[in-house]
Parts: sequence; structure tokens; C-alpha cells
Amino acid sequence: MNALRKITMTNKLILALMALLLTSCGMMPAPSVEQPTPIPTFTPAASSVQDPAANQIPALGGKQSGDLLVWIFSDPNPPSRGETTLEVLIADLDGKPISDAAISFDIDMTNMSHGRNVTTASLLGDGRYSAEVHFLMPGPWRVIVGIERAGETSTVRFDFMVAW
Ligand SMILES: [Cu+2]
Repeated sequence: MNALRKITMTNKLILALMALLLTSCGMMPAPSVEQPTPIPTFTPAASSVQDPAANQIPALGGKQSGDLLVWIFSDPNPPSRGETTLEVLIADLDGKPISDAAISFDIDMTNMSHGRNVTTASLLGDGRYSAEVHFLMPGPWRVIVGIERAGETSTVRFDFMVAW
């Protein structure tokens, strides 16, 4: 009885997955290059809601990754060659800041590689993490933000230009 129920459930799951695969394959070709998206907007509900517009510096980009929202900021802004502070703000979908994650920045140029360059960010508080990075050259760069939380790892990529 129990085993039978399990099988039925598995079948249903497989059918659902197949339907999902068929729809996504047929209708949405995966974009080859991920572009920064506009900052997601929050519904002003909870008192702890973060307002990205309240930041002193405009965000380089904002993206949703699973059940997390990720913004990235730079100082100077726009980022320029040399020492730059990168800062991310991580929040859940209700806008509550996530401060229990381990964050890293993996930077490289997109038109050439300067090798692996990964920096661990430190927590500033209230879902904010920052690290100093060094942009060797002006031009197109990307940062892959590594987010480790509750045993799960996800990455979010942002592309941007570094000025002289
Ligand atoms: Cu270069």
C-alpha cells in the first residue's frame, strides 16, 4: 500500500518534470550572456524592508537568485581601474536582510582572462558584505558573487564596465 502510493507519487513528479522541461525547452532559449537586470522592487510590507533607493550609491545591478535578492554596489561608482570596494546586499524575497551567508567575489574580464581571482567578503551587517578588489584594466568585467548559506551554494553574475 505504502509502496504503491510512493510509486504513484513518483510518477506524478516525473510527469510534472517532463511537462516543465517541454515547456521551458520549447519556449525559452537560454540566453548565452547574462546581463545585469534592473533592481527588483520590494512590496513595502514588513518594517525591516530594505529600500535599495536609500543607498548612497546606485547599484551596479540587482538580481534574484532562488529565494534571495542580490544587489551589488561599487565605490567608486562607476568602478574604475585599481582598488575598488565591492559591496553586496543580500535579502530574502520579503526584503529581510540575510546576514548569515558566506560571500565571495570572483572577478575577471569578459574579453580576456586575468586568471582566477577570488576574494572573501566580510559582513558589514544588515545583509551587507564587502571586499576590496583590484581591477587591473579598464574594460568589460564581471563578478560572480558566491553565496554559501545553510549548506547551499549559489552564484550570481553581474557584468559591468570598469573606467580608466
Ligand atoms: Cu584585461
